[in-house]
Amino acid sequence: MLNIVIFGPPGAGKGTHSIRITEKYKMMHISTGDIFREKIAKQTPLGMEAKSYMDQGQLVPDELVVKVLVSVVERNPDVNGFIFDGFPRTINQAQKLDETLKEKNIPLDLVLSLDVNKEELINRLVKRGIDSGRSDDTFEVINHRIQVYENQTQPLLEYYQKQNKIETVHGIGSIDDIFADICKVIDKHI
Ligand code: B4P
Repeated sequence: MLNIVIFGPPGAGKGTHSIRITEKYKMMHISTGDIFREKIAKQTPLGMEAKSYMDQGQLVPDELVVKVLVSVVERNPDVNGFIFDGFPRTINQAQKLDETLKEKNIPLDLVLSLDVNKEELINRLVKRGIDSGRSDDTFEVINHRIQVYENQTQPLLEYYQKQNKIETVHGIGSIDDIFADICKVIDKHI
């Protein structure tokens, strides 16, 4: 069993590569962004609350995100490892994840950090916004999301460096080449 956090700014390729990792290593993919988008599509109260933050490029409050995350982990005790995509995004979320995993005797083996510069992030997300119509992929909101990442999420790099868990992969280039680099890192931990 291998448990991985895939880490990076908005548009770094977390979702893109998580899907491939899940297929190749038969792990369970937990994307907090996808979970909220599903709840928004179903118009649940939690989805509607999350939407009011997401549309502005703000983080959804920790208590909502942690509740959702813990419930998915608890409902899936027999999986062959988790890939946490887009979670944690704050130090508080990281502490809650550590506590939850410790309680269940699940190790967090690796934090895979995708390194992509700001110009490339903006280009990718603007393009996705045009293709998909995702309401948080507009130029203004993207810039705000990147700022929120720098202020609230980037400090997690130091948090996980202290735990000696970070491995960085250069995230620009073809998706196949980046995925090959990711697999080399994961294979070292199996
Ligand atoms: P997410 O759904 O996590 O969205 P994201 O950060 O934009 O990353 P995503 O995984 O979708 O994109 P990817 O990099 O794969 O979060 C959305 C919002 O939900 C947040 O802003 C927040 O409001 C809320 N939220 C989620 N989790 C939360 C949490 N834990 N706490 C609080 N709030 C939370 O890809 C982006 C684009 O790049 C794609 O179009 C892809 O095709 C393209 N791409 C990928 N790799 C490429 C490459 N190598 N070359 C060219 N294009 C590439």
